[in-house]
Amino acid sequence: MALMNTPALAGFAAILLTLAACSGQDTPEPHEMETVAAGTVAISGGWVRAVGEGVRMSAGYGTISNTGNEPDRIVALTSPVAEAVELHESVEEDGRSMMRPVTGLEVPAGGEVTLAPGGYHIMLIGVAAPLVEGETYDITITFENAGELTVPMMAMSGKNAMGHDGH
Ligand SMILES: [Cu+2]
Repeated sequence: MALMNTPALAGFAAILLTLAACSGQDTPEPHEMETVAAGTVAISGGWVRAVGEGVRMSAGYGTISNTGNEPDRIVALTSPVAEAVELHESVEEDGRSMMRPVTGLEVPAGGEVTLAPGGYHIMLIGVAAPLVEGETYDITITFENAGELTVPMMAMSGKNAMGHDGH
């Protein structure tokens, strides 16, 4: 029984580590994390995981809100710093952290969707150069109704990406 609980505890510890990494003295200045909006959708607290030389993958996070009267959906993602950008979801299967692509993620009318380590995230694939902590990198999210929203996301460190750095 103790063994079966171990993965869950490890995941919990990893989340705590990530939170600690985001709340220390290296926390980006407030103006870098401000809300970016296009029409009825907005993203707040956007950030990407800082990665060093030779690391080809990273992930982006933030909270997407929809003040409109109709649901909206993410239909495309691009960034000048990555060859491809996808939306993924991290899931626990048999105690292992895995991730799978998500298409058409819906942001409910008057609601929000949170992208965070261990859950939904923006996956940057084929990152050509280091993402330097404290620098910002644009990610463009295209919504079915609201259109394109380019979000400057600050790179921050955080050791355990719950399904990225982990394996
Ligand atoms: Cu992913």
